Amino acid sequence: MLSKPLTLLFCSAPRSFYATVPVRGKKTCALIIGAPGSGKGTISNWIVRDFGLTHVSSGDLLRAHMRDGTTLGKEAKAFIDRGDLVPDNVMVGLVASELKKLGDKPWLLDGFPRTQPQAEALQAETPVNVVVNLDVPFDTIIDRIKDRWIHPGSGRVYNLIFNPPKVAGKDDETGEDLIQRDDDKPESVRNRLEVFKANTAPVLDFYRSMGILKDFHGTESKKIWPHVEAYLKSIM
Ligand code: G5P
Ligand code: MG
Repeated sequence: MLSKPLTLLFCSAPRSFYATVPVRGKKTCALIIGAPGSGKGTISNWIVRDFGLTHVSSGDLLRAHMRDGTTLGKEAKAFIDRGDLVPDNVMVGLVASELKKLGDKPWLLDGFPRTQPQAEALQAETPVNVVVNLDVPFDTIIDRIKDRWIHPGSGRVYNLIFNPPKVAGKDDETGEDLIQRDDDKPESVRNRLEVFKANTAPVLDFYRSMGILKDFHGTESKKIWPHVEAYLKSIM
């Protein structure tokens, strides 16, 4: 799986071919981009609740494969635990098959694309028309990630300070145990932030040049959210 060339999964298209903006009256194909821990999962939950999009998180897909012990999951685990990116060809194949399952349903993609080749492969296959970029300072992120707990079955995210579970250590909806992610160890988090800085700038430029990217700056998800909500209402 890891050695399959990217071009076998998606063919590429010239930049001039790519569609830009129009969203109203069309299927919404949205992205949420941001550094690890910037609140993509948190704000995605509010977007899907209020705008009827289906949430597709590349990290949740990978964690499901790791839990199920699939070949892809076993191969991806080493990259994820170190805080490195899983190879592009694996990610493109994984996300493409997930989006195919959604048919005509509008979606919100969280955590993909993270590299220029991933962005180009996605745009050639299913043009994105909305991009929300969360710009949260790294110091804020490092501070909040140590308190994160997740429900592995659903991907629901908690934080001991920001949104603690009703019962300590248990998921609010199922009562099942919460866990901490292996890649939330301080050394992995630092590497994930470096990897993000190195790889994602070209992805932001790619969407900015198409005129479909909107930046949201801040340190608190609850303060960023009203701006995201107003923006999405204005274009959808
Ligand atoms: P993931 O799973 O995509 P990351 O690293 O992009 O992981 P992560 O860690 O899931 O992103 P997030 O979704 O941006 O973070 O943030 P979140 O979970 O909502 O919030 C973080 C914490 O802060 C939570 O505890 C939340 O409750 C809390 N919080 C939120 N807002 C606030 C606030 O205002 N205040 C406070 N105090 N707390 C708050 O990817 C994992 C790995 O998979 C691989 C890579 O190895 C990656 O490292 N991967 C890919 N590899 C290659 N290409 C791709 N496209 C890949 N996608 C995944
Ligand atoms: Mg997340």
